[in-house]
Amino acid sequence: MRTSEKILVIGSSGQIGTELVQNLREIYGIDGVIASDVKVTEQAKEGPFEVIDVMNAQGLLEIVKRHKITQVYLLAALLSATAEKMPKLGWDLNMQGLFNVLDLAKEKIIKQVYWPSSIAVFGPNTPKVNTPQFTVMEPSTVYGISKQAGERWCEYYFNKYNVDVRSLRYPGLIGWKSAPGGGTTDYAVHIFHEALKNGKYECFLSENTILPMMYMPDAIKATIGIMQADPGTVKIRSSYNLAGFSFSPNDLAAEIRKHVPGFTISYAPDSRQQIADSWPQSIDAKEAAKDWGWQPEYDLKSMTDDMIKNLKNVLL
Ligand code: AKB
Repeated sequence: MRTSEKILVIGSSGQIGTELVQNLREIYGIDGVIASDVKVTEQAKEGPFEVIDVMNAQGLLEIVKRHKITQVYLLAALLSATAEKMPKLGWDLNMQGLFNVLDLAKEKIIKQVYWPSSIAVFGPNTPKVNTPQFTVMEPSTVYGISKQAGERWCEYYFNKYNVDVRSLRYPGLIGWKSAPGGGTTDYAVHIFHEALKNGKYECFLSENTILPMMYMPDAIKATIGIMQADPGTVKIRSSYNLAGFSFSPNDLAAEIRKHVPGFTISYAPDSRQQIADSWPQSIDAKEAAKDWGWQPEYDLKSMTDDMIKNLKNVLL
């Protein structure tokens, strides 16, 4: 067990945080990882937990000092669909939260920062297939604009203040331990729940909308992987492209049908369709592979097999 780090995960009760905290605690011990969210959640029963509003720089500072935190994973954010409904809050939370954490590293109060970016940094003018690391971006959502600006600030803090900040552009994330909240890719989790409970699902994206996705164990492996990588290998300090596999709702439904015979899917695209249409279909992650050895393990089939196996135990 590694004991040299004291880690704070902000926004720890969300889709990524729930699994990240469990995995980090296996490495750094229960007391080596402080979970935190804007309100008390069930996670508080599993180990050290603090209520933190990341917009409150002073409150954050006090908790960081009290626990002698060395690394912060900042996961609190409004995702794409929610930020479109509350653009001002989306911008304020996503940017101010980042500044409050980056400033802790600038003042050398903490040593390392993890901040998630997203495929939402890309926009309608970006090449859609095998989207390169460096390309036209021009995001068209509030969430994407905040993530692109955040990437610029991360790189700026690294160059100007030597802040050790690391970041990944997550695709849509799929997991069975926690629910997604407010994203455009959320359908790829909901569909499993509905398939197992009701044998049918109404999808808010159209049947041939292809998006880049990743199974949560791979996302967690990449997140901890980039944070543990030797600093010299982390050449990109804005954010790395990250890739798992790509599929459409139609492809996923066909894969689920192999486990749930008779499963039916219908389509009622809503405002999230426009967001999905502005994003890439697949991502080129060769910089991450080259610099710090990124390799995904799961594809559509192995992800679906594992999701169904585990969700059956939880739901049925
Ligand atoms: C969303 O759909 O907003 C997120 C993302 C791709 O960043 N899952």
